[in-house]
Amino acid sequence: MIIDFGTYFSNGWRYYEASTIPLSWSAAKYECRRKGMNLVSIETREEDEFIRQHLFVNYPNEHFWTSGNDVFQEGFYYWDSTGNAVGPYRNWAPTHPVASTLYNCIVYSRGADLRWAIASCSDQYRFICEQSY
Ligand SMILES: [Ca+2]
Repeated sequence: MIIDFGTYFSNGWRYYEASTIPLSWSAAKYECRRKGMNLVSIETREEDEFIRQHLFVNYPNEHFWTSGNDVFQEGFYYWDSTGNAVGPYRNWAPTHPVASTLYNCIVYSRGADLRWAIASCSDQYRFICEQSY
């Protein structure tokens, strides 16, 4: 599969790539791994704001997958790429996270100032890979 990662951006301690095509959450995770990267996890306010600022400037009207999900236990959100629970820093959109086994994966939400929202993991959205250490 050929994917054009049209954007490279760095906050000085890590680099990220934003895809320009949409994939399901699982396919996005695989695609990041294939590149030697991970689907992004967001651990601090600084990291979140850095990424959101980049998205606001370049892609304000797109959802972007993160690695966050509650696939294995409803209501328990963790970052797939680190295995750590989501928090203590969180940036949920209003009314999120939605409590439903149909919606298990976290996106940067185009409809909510790019705060975090829950979507169906099989939906196809753009995604952010981050350099792994
Ligand atoms: Ca859920």
